[in-house]
Amino acid sequence: MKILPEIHEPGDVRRLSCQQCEILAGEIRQTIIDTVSRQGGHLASNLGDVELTIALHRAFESPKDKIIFDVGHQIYAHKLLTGRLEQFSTLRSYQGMSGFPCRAESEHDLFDTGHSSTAISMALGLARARDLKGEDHHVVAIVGDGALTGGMCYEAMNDAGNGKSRLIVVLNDNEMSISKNVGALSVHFRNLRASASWYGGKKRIRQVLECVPLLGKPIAHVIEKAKDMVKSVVTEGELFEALGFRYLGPFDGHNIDEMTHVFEEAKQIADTPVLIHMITKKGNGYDLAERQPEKFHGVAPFRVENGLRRKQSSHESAAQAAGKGLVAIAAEDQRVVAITAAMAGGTGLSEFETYYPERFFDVGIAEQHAVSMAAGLARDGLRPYFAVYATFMQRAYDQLVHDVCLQNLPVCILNDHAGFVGDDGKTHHGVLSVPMMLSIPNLTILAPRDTQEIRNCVRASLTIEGPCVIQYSKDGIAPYAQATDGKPFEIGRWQQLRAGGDCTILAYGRMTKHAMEAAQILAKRGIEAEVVDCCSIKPMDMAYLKRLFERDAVLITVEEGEKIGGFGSEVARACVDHGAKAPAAIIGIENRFVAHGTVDQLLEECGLKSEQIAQRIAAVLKAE
Ligand SMILES: Cc1ncc(C[n+]2csc(CCOP(=O)(O)OP(=O)(O)O)c2C)c(N)n1
Repeated sequence: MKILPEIHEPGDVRRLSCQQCEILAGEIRQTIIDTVSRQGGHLASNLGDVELTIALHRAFESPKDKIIFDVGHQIYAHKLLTGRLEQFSTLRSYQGMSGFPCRAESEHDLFDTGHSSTAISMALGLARARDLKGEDHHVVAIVGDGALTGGMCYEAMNDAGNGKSRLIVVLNDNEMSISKNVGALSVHFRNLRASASWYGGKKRIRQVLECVPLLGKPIAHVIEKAKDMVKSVVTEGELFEALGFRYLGPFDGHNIDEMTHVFEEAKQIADTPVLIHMITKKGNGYDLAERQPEKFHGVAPFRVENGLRRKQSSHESAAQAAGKGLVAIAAEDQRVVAITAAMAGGTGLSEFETYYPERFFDVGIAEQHAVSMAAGLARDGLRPYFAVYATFMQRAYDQLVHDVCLQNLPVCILNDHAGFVGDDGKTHHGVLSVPMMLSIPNLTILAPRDTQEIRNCVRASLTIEGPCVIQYSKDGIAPYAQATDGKPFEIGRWQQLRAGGDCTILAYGRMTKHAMEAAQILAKRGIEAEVVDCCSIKPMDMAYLKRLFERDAVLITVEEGEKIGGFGSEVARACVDHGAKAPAAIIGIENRFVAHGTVDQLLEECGLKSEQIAQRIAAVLKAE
């Protein structure tokens, strides 16, 4: 009989023997492989922490004890152990289970997360709340070695160590971020891992002692305690010790019994925060993922037997187009340098890294640092390009304002995954970029409609002597339209893609295509809509707008972004400033967080599909 279906809450895990837990780990691993191969998701990270998660739920009593996974992409085993097996088959699908921690799903998920390096801060807050309220539970944060390249972790540890807060941090060290982990700390962790032979010795001593009747176990425990103390004093854990943490480890992150033991010990330490170093293998148990953990970090549906995607995508992604555009200008201009925050592959920079390794910088999961470092590079004459997902760029807002735009430095942000990203959901959609950035002085904002325009924008960005953001959605859109006036792309100029006298649709990025399709639908109903590609969101093409004002055009703005403070609001402001008629409709995302699903489903939910746009426009015109 299978064990996993009998696990309805973590208490059921605590009732299992160690041997049953090993069997349970196998069942969980198989469930994850089967489900992710159908639904897509974060495979390698989730295969790596199965035993660790079981051990956590054996030693701690969630939800009384608080367990927080950093980022949250490695939470599948936790979901399966907290009564969510039945819904697991709906992972990442529309109205199904989230691929990340989700408060609405379970009392065992404390925060909805998806961004890195926040767990220790949150855990410290929970620990302080506990202490102030006189409660007595444990708080545990599980943080990957990749996430530990994010500066917030050290802000939190510095604070926790100083306050001597009772808190447990588990370092899940698999030597990998999405790709190989980078930075001086990754070397430090390697040295710590090398000392793991100590752990093997300790294990052998315990096995021998446990065979001694009656006295064996207590002696083994005492020896271990002594060794732990010696170890934490004399070994390389001193980085954490300096931050006020007691360091324990490293331990085998696939040995459930051993880990449970270690967690039980850590629970006894009340006078100082503890960091427990676990060594795990990313992709553990699925050979292909073990061998290529980067490829299997986040996957689209694939065939288990060979790891190949079920649906091959033939067209170029937006990130690839931007990466290629960058390689092209780097060949001509030595000043061009590229920066990634641990996402070279995802943001299309792999080719740049291969061709220009000396002009390529992977800074780790450190977006804030990336932007300020780019300021330094630009201040001394270089042309830095920071390729980043729009959602993670949110983190570097002040660095963009203060270190880049205030200095008017020519730093270019390649703002990838703008708009809806689909199945990663609410923590990952890039729908706040335009509202977030529109108000920053000196900043040029471009939102190209297709892969050709992305290349054009990258090339044109070299002519801007100030900061610039080029944003594009996750999918690549093949070139599909030309400016009707035949003029090439130019910053500050909008392009008319379709003429029409009944109304004017102003759109940018992916929505330009939807606007074109909506215009075709409207044409069948006898409504002729002009479609304008407003790629240059800032500066807007005031000459074009004024021509529209003069002929009293009925304006409709369409954006795949938050409406408050967005492009439509900005057009409306221009109308007020010029005494022109306000837009008849501002179509965009109402002020809320949108969950996961396919991009199509999410666009539909928000009324942004071509047919819906056409319908809305027809209704607006009727009411005029
Ligand atoms: C602020 C931020 N930047 C980038 C990412 C993208 N990202 C998701 S997981 C990950 C790697 C995390 O590595 P690690 O913490 O070691 O976990 P592992 O997947 O190796 O278990 C990255 C870079 C993110 N989630 N948040």
